[in-house]
Amino acid sequence: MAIRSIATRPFDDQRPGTAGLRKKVRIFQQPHYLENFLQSVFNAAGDFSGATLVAGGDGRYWNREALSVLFRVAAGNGVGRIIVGRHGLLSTPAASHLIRLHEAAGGFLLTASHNPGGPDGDFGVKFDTANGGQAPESLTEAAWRASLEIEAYHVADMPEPELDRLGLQQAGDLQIEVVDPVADYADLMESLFDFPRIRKLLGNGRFRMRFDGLNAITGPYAMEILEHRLGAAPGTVVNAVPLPDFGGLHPDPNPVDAAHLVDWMTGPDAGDLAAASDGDGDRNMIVGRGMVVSPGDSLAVLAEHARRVPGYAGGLAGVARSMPTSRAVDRVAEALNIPCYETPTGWRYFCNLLDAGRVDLCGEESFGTSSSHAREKDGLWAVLFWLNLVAATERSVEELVHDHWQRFGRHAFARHDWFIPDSERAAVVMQTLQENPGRFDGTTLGDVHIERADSFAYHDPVDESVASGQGVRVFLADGSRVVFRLSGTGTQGATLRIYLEKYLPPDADHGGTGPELTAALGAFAAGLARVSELTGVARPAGVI
Ligand code: G16
Repeated sequence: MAIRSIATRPFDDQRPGTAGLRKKVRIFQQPHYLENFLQSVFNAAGDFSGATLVAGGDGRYWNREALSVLFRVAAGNGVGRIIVGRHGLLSTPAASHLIRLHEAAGGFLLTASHNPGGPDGDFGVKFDTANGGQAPESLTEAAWRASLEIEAYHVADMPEPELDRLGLQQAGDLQIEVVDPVADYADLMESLFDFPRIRKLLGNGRFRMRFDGLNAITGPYAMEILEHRLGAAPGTVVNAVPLPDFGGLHPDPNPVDAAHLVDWMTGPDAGDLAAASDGDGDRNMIVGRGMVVSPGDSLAVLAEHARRVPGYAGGLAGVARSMPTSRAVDRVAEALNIPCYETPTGWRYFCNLLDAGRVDLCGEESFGTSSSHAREKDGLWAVLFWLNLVAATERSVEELVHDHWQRFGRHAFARHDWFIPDSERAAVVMQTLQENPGRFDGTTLGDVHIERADSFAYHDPVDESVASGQGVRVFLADGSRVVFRLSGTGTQGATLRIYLEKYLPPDADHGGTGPELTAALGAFAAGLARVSELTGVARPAGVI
């Protein structure tokens, strides 16, 4: 197999964000662009001669073409074997599991996650390491530095692999193993949850659920697990076929982009549980009758009842949440007498804690939850966890949440996303906040009293690395909290995220949605950060 070195020039925009490199499809389609980035990862990650990698994508537009480039560059860098999902498909959690199952050296995931797809949409590349988790910041930064110095990439001349045929095939010196993308993952789920009990719930003729695959990767997984293995009624899984443009749906499971599910669950014909996942299958949204479960509450309820689920019957070593995620789980951890870690946004920050056995359950406000069974967040896993809890406790989704509020109080939560076309202006807002946030300590603005404010820095207790400047936290005297940070997953302009959390004690009135209960806090936060004054943008583009 001939290997050629192709001369190239650096692109200056290949710094990975919160989760890999995400750009418009057309940027990725520029000659040499993807090859440069992949080669930069290989240059930064060390020697892969003879190594096994896992590869796959969420099926979005350009998936196959990008995989073909990946095979050639991987073979050009001496990779010995690639395990790939049939049709080039793999969900992010399933890929994480395959890396661990096969003890692979890592994996490449072709996805822009919850970002829209199609020729005018987004594309992305995530790189996982041998633990099945996303590359740590040290590696993504090294890949970025390598991308600025690259002079050549290496490609193998090889025949195009047949991705629609299961089994082993040889493409030049590269061995390719095409696997069923669903089977191993479904087996893993069956080992964690009480399938017989869930089967009884789903088959009792009364419990009605809907899972929306949003025409993204989770359709085939949900079909196999929910309808085939658990006997859910045919039609429970909707929009189940992965399409290159997601059939025009926005593959982001949140109350705005998946409003049709919320409408069903708040209408006269509401079912018992509705859920959705995102483009690559790592996010989840859980909707009970008349109620969207906020991700922070979901994490807290799962932690509270984890012992009722076979895979967690021995209890949790600890829990972790990303910094902007509501502190509901902190109260549960305290009651369980287990540690609770606060990490920066980005699933990769949980991985050291998971590897070290310090935590078993993690969650993020961005509709991500998962456990030590993988090193990525896992959408269907969360749905199965909820089903298992409903089956084991004989309480509905909304009853479980209300019970939780009555015991621990409610952390009402919402996120205001300010889209700021000029990213430099967005940076000014953050810089202004970050310059000595302690100046807000003890001040009173209107009827809001600020106890203290800081710029969040994370000291990883496992490898002792430090990640600073991860957002500004403002703690209020009534137990509420506001957090400011810039999104790291967008592909144009900048999105300033303002996270709002209002604490209502156990005996308070818990009625209202998160956005309703935090609206006044949102106005206060925008004023504190002088968002409109500094950016010219009048209001948030989205409230979630
Ligand atoms: C990615 C990361 C998550 C993170 C989220 C939010 O999610 O994997 O850990 O919480 O981005 O990112 P941001 O607030 O920076 O936009 P995904 O599902 O897009 O991979």
